[in-house]
Amino acid sequence: MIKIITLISFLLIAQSASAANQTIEMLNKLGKEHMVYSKKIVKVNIGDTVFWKSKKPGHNVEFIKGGVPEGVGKFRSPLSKDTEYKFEIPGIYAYWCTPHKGMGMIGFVVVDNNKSNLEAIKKIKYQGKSKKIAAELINSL
Ligand SMILES: [Cu+2]
Repeated sequence: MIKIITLISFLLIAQSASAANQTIEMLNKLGKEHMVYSKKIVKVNIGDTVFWKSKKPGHNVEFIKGGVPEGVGKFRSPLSKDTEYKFEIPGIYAYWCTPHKGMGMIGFVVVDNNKSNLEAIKKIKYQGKSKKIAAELINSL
């Protein structure tokens, strides 16, 4: 009986860790990094929403061309505003902050743990410091 309860609680914890909306802060500084999203990779399930909070002015979220699954439209939020996106199509979404992409302000959302568009993600022309950071992120997907 105890074993079953333990198993069930493990399953519930695993479930809540993967199936939930996520909140990411858009920051000017985090530790030694400048111009950065508070979480560079988040994993969500289909139907989950990611919220990006504008903690400091001048940031946004822009899906990178060729960096989203097929069928996903363009997305570019206004600067200095909280924004959100509900993820309905599985795959990897690469995005960056329009003014700071050259400074490495980049992030990934993985929906449904689906990496079917990984090759396309690798082929993106990342700019400036985003290049190195994207390579690290791709390795950790
Ligand atoms: Cu920015």
